[in-house]
Amino acid sequence: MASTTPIIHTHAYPTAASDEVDKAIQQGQEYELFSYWRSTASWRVRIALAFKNIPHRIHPINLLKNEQQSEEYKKIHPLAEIPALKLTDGRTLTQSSAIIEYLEETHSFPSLLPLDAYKRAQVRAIVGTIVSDIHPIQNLRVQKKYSEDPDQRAAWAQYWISLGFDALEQMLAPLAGKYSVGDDVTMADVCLVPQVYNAVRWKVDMTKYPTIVRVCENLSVLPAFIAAQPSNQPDAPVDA
Ligand SMILES: N[C@@H](CCC(=O)N[C@@H](CS)C(=O)NCC(=O)O)C(=O)O
Repeated sequence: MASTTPIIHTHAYPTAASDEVDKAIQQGQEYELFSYWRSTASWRVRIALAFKNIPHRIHPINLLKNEQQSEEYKKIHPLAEIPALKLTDGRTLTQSSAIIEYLEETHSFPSLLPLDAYKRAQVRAIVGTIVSDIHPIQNLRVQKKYSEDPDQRAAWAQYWISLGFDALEQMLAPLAGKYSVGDDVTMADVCLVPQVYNAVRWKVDMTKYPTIVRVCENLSVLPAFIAAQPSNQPDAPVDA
């Protein structure tokens, strides 16, 4: 049975930690995350923030009301998407993978990257497969452009997610331990869990992916993953 105790890495990947950022956080300031409860890209950042115990508040952006398209928000994110992270000094960051890498460099304990360079590259390959290859093709704006028919949209999402998951299952099989790459939580896991939620939402047949399913089950009991899940977000509907 999966343990409820999170794996905390005992090492820090060598980085140029930003004292300024950490000082402001230590003095009680917090980051502001522009997020939507069901957004998988926002969810990745929520997991990283929770895993690293970084104080932050959620600024909900309702995608169904097109709030990402407001002129005010587009000053923060010119591509009109979430997430975006406002730092304590008012500067903002966009792109979930860039944000997570920033958090890793500025808050290196607990680490989301393995010490071994080959494994780090594997983690980033999994991240890239999800963030760059699988997710963008089934994003809301792509779906809207593709078709107005819900059945066509579902078939489209299932096709692209399955194509990506066939590859991910093959990638994970030799790498996975308790989690995607070995027995420590990494950025690969941070991206995997939201993408699996998305796959289930689009009714992808998950029986073809035993490693992905097993790893996700192990991750789903960890406190950071529970805190970040859609139903625990302040903007989630009560029946989520
Ligand atoms: N590459 C971006 C993707 C961000 C993204 O696609 N966000 C979605 C929500 S998961 C979004 O804001 N979609 C708005 C839209 O489609 O209009 C990242 O990783 O941050």
